[in-house]
Amino acid sequence: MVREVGRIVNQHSNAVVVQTQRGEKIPCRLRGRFKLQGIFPYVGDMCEFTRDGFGGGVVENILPRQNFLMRPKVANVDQAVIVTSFKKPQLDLLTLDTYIVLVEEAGLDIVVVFNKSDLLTQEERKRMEKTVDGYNTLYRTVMVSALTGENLWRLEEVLKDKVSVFAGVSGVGKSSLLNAISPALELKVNEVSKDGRGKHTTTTSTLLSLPYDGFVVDTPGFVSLSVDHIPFKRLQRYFKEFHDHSKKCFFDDCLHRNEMRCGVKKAVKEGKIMRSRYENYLKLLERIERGTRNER
Ligand SMILES: Nc1nc2c(ncn2[C@@H]2O[C@H](COP(=O)(O)OP(=O)(O)OP(=O)(O)O)[C@@H](O)[C@H]2O)c(=O)[nH]1
Ligand SMILES: [Mg+2]
Ligand SMILES: [Zn+2]
Repeated sequence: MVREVGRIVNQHSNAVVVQTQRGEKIPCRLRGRFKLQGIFPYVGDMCEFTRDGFGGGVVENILPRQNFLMRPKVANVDQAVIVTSFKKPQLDLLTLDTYIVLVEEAGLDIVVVFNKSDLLTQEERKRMEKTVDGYNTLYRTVMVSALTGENLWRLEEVLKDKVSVFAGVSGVGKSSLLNAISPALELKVNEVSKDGRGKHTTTTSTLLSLPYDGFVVDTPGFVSLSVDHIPFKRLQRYFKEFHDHSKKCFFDDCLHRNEMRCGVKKAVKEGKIMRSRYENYLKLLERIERGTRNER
C-alpha cells in the first residue's frame, strides 16, 4: 500500500482528519497499536497514512514532532500570535506580559496583535502607539482592526506559510480577525458581555487552513494563565530586554528587586526598559513566590 504524508488538522478520540499537501481532507482512523504504544496524535502532527479506497484512510505512523504545546494540544507550531484589544476588553499589559512569559517558556516565536484600533480616539491612539512601539522593539507587533480591516494585510504576512496558535483572553477578537482574513472559515463570534468580559465562544482546537499556505489554531485561550510552575529565578529569562542589562548587576543571582547596584533597575530609570514591563515582572515574581509558599 502506498503511504502518503499529510497533516492532522482535526482530532476526535479515535479518528482524525488528515489534510494532504493538495488540500484534500481525509477522515482516518488510527492503528490500534497506537494506544498500546502510548502514541497520541496531536492536531498539527505530520503523519503517514494509507487510503482505504472508500474515501477514508488509516494513519500508519506519526512523524517526529518539532515541538508541541500542552494547552492547547498542538504539535509543530511555528509561532504564537498573542491577541489583545485596546478596548472591550480594555488593554491589560499584565495579562499580555503573562502570555508572553508562557509562550517564551514554550519556546515559540511571538507576534503581538493589538486589535480594535477603531475604538480609539485620535488622542488615545497617540498614547497607545507609544505602548505598541515599546513592544515592537521586542517582538513583531501589528495594530489592527477586524472591523475596519486596518493592517489586516500585515497580519496575513505574519501568518503566511506558518502554523500559528492564536492566544488571548476571551473577547479580544481572535475569531473575528480570522474571519476577516478568511471569511470561508465562518468562525462563531460572540458579543462581549456587559461587564466587558468575553464569553469563551471558541471551545475546541482545530487546525484551520488559510487561503494561502498556512494554518492557524483558534484557541479558547490558554486554559490557565498560571505562572506558578515557573521557577522564580528563571522568570527574568522571559523578559528578554533584561538580559544585557542584568550582566551589569553586582550580584550574579540578582532578581532586580531590592538588590544594590542593579543593572536592570538602572536601565528602567534611564528609560531603556519599559517601566510597565519591569513592574509586571515584579508582580509575576511575587505571584510565583506566593504560589510556591502556598504549596508547602
Ligand atoms: N469594534 C470592534 N469590535 C471587534 C473587533 N474585533 C472583534 N470585535 C468584536 O468583539 C467581540 C468578540 O469577538 P470574538 O472574535 O468572538 O473574540 P474571541 O477572541 O474569538 O473570543 P473567544 O472565542 O471567546 O476567546 C465581537 O462582538 C466582535 O464583533 C474590532 O476590530 N473592532
Ligand atoms: Mg473565538
Ligand atoms: Zn539586577
